[in-house]
Amino acid sequence: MTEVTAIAHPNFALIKYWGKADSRLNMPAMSSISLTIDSLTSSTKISINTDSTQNLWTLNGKEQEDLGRINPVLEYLQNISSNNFGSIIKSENNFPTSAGLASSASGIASLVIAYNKLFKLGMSFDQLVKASMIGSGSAPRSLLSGFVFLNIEGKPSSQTILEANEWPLSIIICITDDKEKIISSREGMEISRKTSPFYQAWLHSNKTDIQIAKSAIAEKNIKRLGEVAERNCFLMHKVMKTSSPQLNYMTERTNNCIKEIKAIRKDGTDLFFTVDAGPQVKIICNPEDKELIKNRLVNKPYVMKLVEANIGLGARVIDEV
Ligand code: 2P0
Repeated sequence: MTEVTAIAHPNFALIKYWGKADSRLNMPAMSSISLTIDSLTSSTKISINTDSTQNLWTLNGKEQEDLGRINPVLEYLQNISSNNFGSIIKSENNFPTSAGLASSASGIASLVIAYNKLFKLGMSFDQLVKASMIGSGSAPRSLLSGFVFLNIEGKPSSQTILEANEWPLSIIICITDDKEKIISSREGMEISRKTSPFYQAWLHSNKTDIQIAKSAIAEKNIKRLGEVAERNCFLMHKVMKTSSPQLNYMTERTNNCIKEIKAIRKDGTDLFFTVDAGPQVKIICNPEDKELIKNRLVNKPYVMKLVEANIGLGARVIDEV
């Protein structure tokens, strides 16, 4: 085997993490629950660099001058591996990179899965979690399908708590802007941890929100899940906005989108939304309501594009030669 390609999908957190417990291991300060999204995809093709021990990385066709966030992941993987080869890594996203669509989670998860296969490392799931987390705190969630719980109590673990086919909700992503964010999540989290007066309250609310979300998922109760997800999202953005400097990932377009979503709900449709470290709005709804919701949003001036998705699969190898 000389070349392996793996894919992974981004995940959107319903109960979010914002803040690190350990910046060296890139360990989240709180647990989270996410949905893996099927129609957005990161793909990583890795081949062995037979000429040197150097690792070379191309992202969306552009050679990267430095390895950035994948460097510590490669160091961890090379430590497990007994070979001295470098690797040639080609990563592609079929969606905007660094725009609040969790491209780093899917990119890192696909890299770890491809590397493990190419170099026949036979890593345990715990090792896959650790390697992915070093690259992106939310990447261990993209290893898995469905509703995923990333538990940071004790040794971090990632597990599917409900598969997509057990509760096949639909997802509509409102892209309001596709520019790269100015302050990365990593920088933003540190700023918030150090400066927001609401950071401790945010940290303490996590356990309760996780419990409520887990029971709402077990009951397949979209209203209850939506209430806790939206409350959790607003508290995270309150922490961001009260940081110094202020972190305003939500824009006027984001707020207009949210207003329309609330109006749709008032008119009798069950749906809820979440917003991450970027201006996009992710809507979760029952499949039978998807067309009605899309029709209400499609021609709005604050919506650049609507992307439909279902709950998707975890990271996996798709090709080996
Ligand atoms: C989440 N976010 O739970 C939260 C909500 C963004 C807002 O995880 O520092 O890619 O690069 O490892 O995990 C995005 O940050 O951060 C994220 P780094 P990560 O989905």
